[in-house]
Amino acid sequence: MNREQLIEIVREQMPEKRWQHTLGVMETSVRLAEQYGADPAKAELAAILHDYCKYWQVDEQAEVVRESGRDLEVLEYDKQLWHAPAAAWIAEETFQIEDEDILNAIRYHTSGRPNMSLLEKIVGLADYIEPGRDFPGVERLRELAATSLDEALLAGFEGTIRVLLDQRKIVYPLTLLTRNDLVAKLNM
Ligand code: DGI
Ligand code: FE
Ligand code: FE
Repeated sequence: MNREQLIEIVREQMPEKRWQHTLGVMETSVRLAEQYGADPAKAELAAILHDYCKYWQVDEQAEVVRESGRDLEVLEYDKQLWHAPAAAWIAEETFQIEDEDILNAIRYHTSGRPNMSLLEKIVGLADYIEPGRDFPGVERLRELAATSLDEALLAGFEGTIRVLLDQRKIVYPLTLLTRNDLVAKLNM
């Protein structure tokens, strides 16, 4: 399967608006990869697939995560987190992607994790700042992204955590560990 065929299949999984978001994440991931010295082709492939399962029924997302036999603890937390490990499993099983870095960039694009690779950071940050995003603070993230991947990603996760706290929601522990890891490294 070539790039164009994959893109068509991904596009069919989601409404047009979410597809436009995916295009934005692809474009931004490639740009950040060029800027920070990652492989643009890997960044684009992870971006193409990152939200593959976003519009599936949540029970289907959960089923895919269970089938994968990993990341099972995520099912005890917010449903919005499930599409990321689900998409990583589809990427591996359905699309035969074997590159662990690409799979992890998909798997951890929502939650993050401590010790994120360059590629994981790029896709996670691109998801926050792609051109279609319009939330309070996104301009600040775009500015930070021009000079520091880690500062921008930290600000992104802190914004997400803040919103969850304000809504009295449970925060996925991995997201907190990711935030703490970035703070510790930026303070070294
Ligand atoms: O899929 P997208 O909308 O493009 O972006 P995403 O994968 O980052 O979105 C997932 C949503 O999950 C995000 O808007 C916030 C929500 N969420 C709920 N609980 C948590 C969480 N996100 C993180 N990082 N951690 C949580 O505990
Ligand atoms: Fe997502
Ligand atoms: Fe996304």
